[in-house]
Amino acid sequence: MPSLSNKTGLIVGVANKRSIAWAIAQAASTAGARVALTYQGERLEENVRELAGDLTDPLVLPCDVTEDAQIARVFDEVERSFGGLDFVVHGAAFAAREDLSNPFVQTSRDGFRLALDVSAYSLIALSRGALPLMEKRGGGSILTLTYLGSERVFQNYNVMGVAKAALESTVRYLAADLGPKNIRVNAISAGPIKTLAASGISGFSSILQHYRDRAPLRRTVDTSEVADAAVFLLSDAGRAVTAEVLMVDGGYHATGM
Ligand code: NAD
Ligand code: 0WE
Repeated sequence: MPSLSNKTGLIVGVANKRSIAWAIAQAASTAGARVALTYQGERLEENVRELAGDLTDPLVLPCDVTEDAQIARVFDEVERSFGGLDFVVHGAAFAAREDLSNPFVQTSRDGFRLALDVSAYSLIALSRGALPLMEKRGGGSILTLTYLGSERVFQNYNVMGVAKAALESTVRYLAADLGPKNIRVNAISAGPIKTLAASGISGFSSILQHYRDRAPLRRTVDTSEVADAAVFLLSDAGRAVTAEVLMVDGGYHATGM
């Protein structure tokens, strides 16, 4: 595995042990990084503090990505504790439940605003916060998580598909803006995984089965496989890769009929 020794990172989007962001936190820590984890609201604080116990010298902070004041505090605390920052992992996404079940044409203005605020705009806000801390280190790596529903229609993915399209475009614009500062910006497009964000999605098991039947590797992916790809993009092994959406989906995206 590529090394992240002497690197510090911020990881947003850990809810529980099944979270993709948690697998990335573990892999990054194993690769030698010191990480800060954030949790969304007190409801998740205990969970995330308990998980963080597995890591070496972690920092745990609240961060609702819709709140500018909380984002500002995170970077203040990270600067105080770490001095600078080498990477950020963005794994926050949310749409109102009804927007993942109603017909797409019924998406409300508020539902659209919420999904794009949490799932796409937040990457810009976090990147801006990280910028001065990454400049101190002579560069950095920013990574987000996306899904193929940005380009293809998956039943019920709806406004999240629109949010992921905005997120992937945001990756390219940020990469162009921050590249001259040696800050890379990429996304991993993961295949479906049964996490909290997938629970309660009706028919999720049949989505998983569809991937098992159709993907070139004839299986689904797990969070540790996404995390290994993430460590590559966060590390110096990925130093020439930016503005990229790396598919980690067993090849499903390439299939036609
Ligand atoms: P998860 O539920 O563990 O993670 C989603 C996270 O988003 C949670 O930690 C939640 O607290 C956070 N979040 C939601 N609203 C927030 C807010 N306002 N402020 C801060 N955090 C907020 O599920 P996951 O599957 O690990 O999802 C992580 C990322 O991976 C998401 O972007 C998701 O779209 C993406 N993804 C998931 C899959 C999948 O099938 N599970 C596939 C491809 C991409
Ligand atoms: O990005 C996602 C899901 C993100 C998500 C999940 C929820 C469930 C609970 C965002 N908002 C909410 N809001 C809730 O109230 N994925 C990539 C997982 C996913 O979700 C799907 C998928 C896949 C894959 C929904 C429909 C079809 C496929």
